[in-house]
Amino acid sequence: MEDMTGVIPCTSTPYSEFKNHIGEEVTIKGAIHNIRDMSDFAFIIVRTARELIQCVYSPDFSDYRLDDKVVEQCSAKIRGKVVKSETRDGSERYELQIHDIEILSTPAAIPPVVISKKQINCDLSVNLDYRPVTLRNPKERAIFKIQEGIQRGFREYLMSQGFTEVHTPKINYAGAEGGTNVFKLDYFGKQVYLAQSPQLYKQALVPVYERVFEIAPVFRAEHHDTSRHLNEYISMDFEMGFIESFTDIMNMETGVLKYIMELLKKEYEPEIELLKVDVPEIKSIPCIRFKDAKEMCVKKLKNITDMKDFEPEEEAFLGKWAKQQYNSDFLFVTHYLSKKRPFYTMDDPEDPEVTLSFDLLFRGIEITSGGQRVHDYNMQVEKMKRLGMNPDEFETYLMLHKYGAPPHGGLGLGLERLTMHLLGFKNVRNATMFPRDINRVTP
Ligand code: AMO
Repeated sequence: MEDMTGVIPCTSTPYSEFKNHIGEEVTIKGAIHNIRDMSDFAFIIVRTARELIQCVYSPDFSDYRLDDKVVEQCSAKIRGKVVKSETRDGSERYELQIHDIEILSTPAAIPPVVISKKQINCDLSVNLDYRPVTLRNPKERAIFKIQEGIQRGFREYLMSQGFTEVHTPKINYAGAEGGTNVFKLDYFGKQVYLAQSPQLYKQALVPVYERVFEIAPVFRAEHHDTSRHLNEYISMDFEMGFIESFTDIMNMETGVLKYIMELLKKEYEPEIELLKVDVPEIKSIPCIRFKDAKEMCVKKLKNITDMKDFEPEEEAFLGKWAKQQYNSDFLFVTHYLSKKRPFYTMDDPEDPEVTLSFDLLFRGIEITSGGQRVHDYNMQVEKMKRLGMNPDEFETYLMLHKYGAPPHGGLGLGLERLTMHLLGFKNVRNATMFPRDINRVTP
């Protein structure tokens, strides 16, 4: 065996390089995505990591003869000459005149769903049943390339702002977000919980690193089958110390989102074009207090009964209002009622009925919750007792307060929710690679 050098020679020419090889022979590796037999010649579309490359087979180009081993979904190494051609709209493109095909692997069966069409034409549930196959469709895979861009933007921007990336445990001694949607787990005879969020730990890391972020799965035992709830989703969280106000967190999120949208436009153009993504322009994001937003909803919408929180139709209305009023796809709603926010949320000293917290709505749906946290030990213990919690059960969480923590706050942003609304899907499962919901744990 040779010594490992860490250098892997490129044995497949990417399509983006074709323009430098016109008239030359190159080799590509990929999956045969689609074969269109035109009797005396054939178009063979090859799917590489991010591209579809049009290859043309004709007996005129070489002595190679196409046989029935060349089928859709087989992996192949193809040699051929790069030629320039034109698309129907007159723009330039390149194709490969096939000299030779070497089959690297052969599928055992024909895919149960047609994946070589422009898009997958079946019910979402069938699409999800065959996810390892349906994800090969260029539009399906583009969704998750965009999702990669979102995570990348979140990470890159926060790193540029002095944040440290962390990973916190997903097997927890307590649920951080309360409610009934916590998964219980038998941990060698002891009851533990799957993390609903990294809340208990990200706060503990503020006195360590000052600014931290995490992109990781979290778990919610959602008992209902809704179009926007998953049982496992990717939470993009950050937490920052020495804030002057909870609006510092909203400002940081505005910076994060601006950066993400710019990055998508710059580096994810093929996917944006394929999916016809309407990437929002963000200059600044307007804010409205919960109380004012609620008043407006009550005035404009009928049958509003819950005065403590928003129904989905109220969020949708507020989304439209922000668009009309401010031409903004985003809207911060602030000062949610103390009763409705978790135990770690800081109450507003000017009005303890409300909190120094916010949600961010994107095109009329919540994608983020965040706010300032209680950092004083006595205040936190007091608040827990007031809410009927036993502070002893949170002894390790309270160490952060007990041994000194600066004023701090942060947020959690649901990756699938953001992707869903960016791409205009009605169901969050469209924006989830392998969704977990009340009826689904496979594939
Ligand atoms: P919250 O519980 O509001 O706050 O969650 C934050 C964001 O996570 C997303 N989200 C979900 N996405 C898909 N399926 C679900 N079941 C689901 N539940 C929540 C939403 C939501 O806005 N610890 C706080 C955040 C913080 O204050 O830092 C928290 O988890 O996009």
